[in-house]
Amino acid sequence: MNLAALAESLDTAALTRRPLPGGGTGLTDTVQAYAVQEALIERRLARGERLTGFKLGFTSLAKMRQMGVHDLIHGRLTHRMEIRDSGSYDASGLIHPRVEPEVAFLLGDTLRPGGDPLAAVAAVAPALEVIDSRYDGFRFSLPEVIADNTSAAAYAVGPWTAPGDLDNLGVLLELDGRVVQSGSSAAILGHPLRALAAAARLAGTLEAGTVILAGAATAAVPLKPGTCVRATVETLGTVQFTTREAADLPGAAPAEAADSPGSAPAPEGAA
Ligand code: OOG
Ligand code: MG
Repeated sequence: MNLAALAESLDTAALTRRPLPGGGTGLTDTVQAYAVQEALIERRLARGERLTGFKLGFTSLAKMRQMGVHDLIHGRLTHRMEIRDSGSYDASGLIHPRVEPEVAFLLGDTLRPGGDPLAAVAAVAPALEVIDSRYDGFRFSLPEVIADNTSAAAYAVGPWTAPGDLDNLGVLLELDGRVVQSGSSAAILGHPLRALAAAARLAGTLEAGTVILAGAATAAVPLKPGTCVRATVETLGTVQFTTREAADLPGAAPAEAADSPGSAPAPEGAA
C-alpha cells in the first residue's frame, strides 16, 4: 500500500471533483489511514493552508447509522475551510456536499490527554459542517473515510459564548427556514464535553486557539445551491450561511473555486 500515492489521489479527487471508488483503495488499517490523512493535510499546508482546528466524526448514533460506520474518527480543519457566519458560500467546487449541525469549542488553554476539558475551553458556539466525501456515493470503509480527512470540506461557527450548561440542548438544522433535522447535544457521546475529552486523547495535545467540532448531533442533509442553511443550538444561538446560486457563480475552474471558499459577502439582490 503506497500511502503517499493514496493521499495524492484523494487530494486530486477533491481538486478535480472526481471521486474515487469507495472500497477500492485496499486500505484496511486505521493507523495507516491516519498516516494518509497526515500526508493529505501536508499537501494542503504546502499550498498555503493553515491549521485552525480539529474535528470529530461519528460521535452520534444518528451519524453512525446514516453512514454505517461505528467508530470515532478525527480530522483536521484549515483556514480555507472557514465560512463566515451569515456569509455566502460557493459550494460549486465540491463533489456532493452535505451539511450537518455541530457544537464547536474554542480552546483558551492547552488541552492535554486526560486534562480537564472544561477548564481549557474559552468559548462554545453553534456550528455547521459541510462534508464532501472524495469517494463515489459517500460510500467508504472506516479506514477510507479517515484517510479522506473524515470528509471535511468547510465549516461555519456562530457567536462564541462562555461555556454554560451543555447538557441536552435542542439542536435544529433548517434549510430555507424549514426544519430538516432535529436532535440534542446529548446525542454527542452523551455530552459534547466528552467529545472534547476524546479529541484530547486522540490528538495528543491541542493548543490554545484551536477550534474543535464535536461531531454532528443529527444526520447530514444534501447541500444545494441557493439555499440558506441555519443551525440553532438551544441557548448558544444560531449560525447560518447561504450557498450561491449556480447562475451567480463566475465560470471559475473547480480547483480555483476550492481555493477561495465563500467568505465574500453575498452580491446585492442575490436570492
Ligand atoms: C464523515 C464525517 C463525520 C460527523 O460529524 O459525524 C462527521 C461522513 O459522514 O462522511 O463529520
Ligand atoms: Mg461533522
